[in-house]
Amino acid sequence: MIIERLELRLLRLPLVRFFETSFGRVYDRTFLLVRLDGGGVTAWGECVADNDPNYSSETVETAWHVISAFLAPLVLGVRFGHPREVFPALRRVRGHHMAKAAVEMAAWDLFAMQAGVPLSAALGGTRARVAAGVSIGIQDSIEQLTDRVAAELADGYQRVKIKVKPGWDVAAAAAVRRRFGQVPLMVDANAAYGLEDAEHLARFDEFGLLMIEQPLDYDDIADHAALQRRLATPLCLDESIHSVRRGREALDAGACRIINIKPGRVGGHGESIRLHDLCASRGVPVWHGGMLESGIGRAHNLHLSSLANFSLPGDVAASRRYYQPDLIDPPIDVAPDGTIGVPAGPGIGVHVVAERVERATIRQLEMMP
Ligand code: OSB
Ligand code: MG
Repeated sequence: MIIERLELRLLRLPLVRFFETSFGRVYDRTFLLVRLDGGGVTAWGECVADNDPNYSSETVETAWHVISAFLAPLVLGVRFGHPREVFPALRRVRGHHMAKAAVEMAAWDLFAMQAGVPLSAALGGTRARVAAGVSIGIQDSIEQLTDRVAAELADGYQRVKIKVKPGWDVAAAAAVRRRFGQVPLMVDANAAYGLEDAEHLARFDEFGLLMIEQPLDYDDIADHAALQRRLATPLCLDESIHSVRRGREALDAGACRIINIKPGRVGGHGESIRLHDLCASRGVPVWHGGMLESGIGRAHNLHLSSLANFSLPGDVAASRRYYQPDLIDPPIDVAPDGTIGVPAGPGIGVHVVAERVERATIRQLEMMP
């Protein structure tokens, strides 16, 4: 496989509904697309870095700089026997996993397109449909929150995650339990608490949550291990697991019992498979996180979610919760049983609508060997 051309695009799309986390509220999403061409086929990757360095230190502009100045020259015109070779080939660039993942994931799509097989088959996936959950942001009132939960459950989603922060936490979980009983429920704090809040966080134990996601600092392991010893509810790490090595360290330390895998955070599909396999070997379940992706990133996530140890519902929901229209046609949809079909065509298996991409593009760059 030879990457003959790399195209980078900066896009912005309005969100169907605002999304609020402990960082604040957003009404639109700015992201990058990477298009690769080679051997007569076209492939796509989506960079999940955001406009602001809140969830991660990377931004769309750091990713643009790193891809165009450093990563593209390391892949253009290079012959790769397999997309697993791409992440190691980028080793001289430290960090910048979201930038690397966008290129690496596009290379997997290119490989699968050239082989004429679905990306899931190239990745080693074993299921045709994946269990879908939803991530519900902080709302203006508890009533608006429970109304959103009702609407999502009516669409079939198999588990509900609510975003929490100090001042919007125990009462929100209690309200969901009051109205919906024992629905599969979890909370995600996006690092909004400290170990000094351990007693407060232990109040979540009474709700029988599936897990508490990333309550403490974004790069912390040790405090999560201390917190896990004080909680009955399993902890799940998201932000802290920025590499396979960090995943191993977290499991060794007892910092979590579940891991959220986002390929953008760990450097792409190859590293995600390694993390998935590590967790499987330790009997630790994983689930696929979401980053408000367009249909392109969403399709990648579905293919990766088809691997066996993604045994918990992921933040992989229908296109219409995010963008209308999505960049792909037809959009990704959820079935009444709360599952989403993994696209069956070659590569990511979705049709990218060129004029929608064009309309949303703010800036673009074409690079050749
Ligand atoms: O922490 O999982 C997170 C969105 C952006 C950044 C971080 C997170 C999220 C979500 C949304 O929870 C998941 C989704 O629906 O895509
Ligand atoms: Mg999270």
